[in-house]
Amino acid sequence: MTFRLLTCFSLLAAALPGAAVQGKVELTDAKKKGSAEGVVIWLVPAGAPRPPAPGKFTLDQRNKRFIPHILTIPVGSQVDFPNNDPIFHNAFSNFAGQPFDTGLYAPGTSQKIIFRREGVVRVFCNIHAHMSAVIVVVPSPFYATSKANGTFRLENVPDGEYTMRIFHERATESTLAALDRKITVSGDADLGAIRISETGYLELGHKNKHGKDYPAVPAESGPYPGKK
Ligand SMILES: [Cu+2]
Repeated sequence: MTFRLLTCFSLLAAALPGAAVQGKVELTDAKKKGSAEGVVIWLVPAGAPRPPAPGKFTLDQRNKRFIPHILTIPVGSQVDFPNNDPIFHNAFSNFAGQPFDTGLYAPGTSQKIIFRREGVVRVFCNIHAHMSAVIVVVPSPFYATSKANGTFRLENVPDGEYTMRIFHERATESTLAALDRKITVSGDADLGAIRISETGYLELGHKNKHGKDYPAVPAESGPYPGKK
């Protein structure tokens, strides 16, 4: 009987949701006025936490865009890149986060990549210079992305000590590093306003996967655009 009670109690405890942690990001010196959408906030548990459970995510290719533009995933997760356009696409990254290249692939097909390292992966298409996305690979299941008004909310965060970390596409690495903050979660919490400066950010162009400039007109006619 005691055993049963204990079992019931521990099941109940496991089912109890953790706290909601919310806040609001405010962009200062903003290059693009009006929207604070797409800032990623995550909490890394103190100590030596177990790695988060990996998941399956989708970065859609549609209307010559990657959707969503900012995707956050726990480390070890798989991202599918379905091509939902009537033309060929590619997805690659040659930045430090995790280099990869899906190769060129046909309309209606998909490619998948598993991201095994924590970091920021900037994703491009080798045919269309304007296509870009960012995959933020985090070592934690506790993350959220800000809405256009800057608000964010992390759900089911267990009580404990965390480091809060932030990624914003138009902030420098040193600006973001300075925003790291230790927090203690003990029930629902409001972190208040988090101001992120875009000062010093330079929007750099990028090369194609061969390190060359993109051609002025994408070669997207014919069955194998981009290939001779
Ligand atoms: Cu493309």
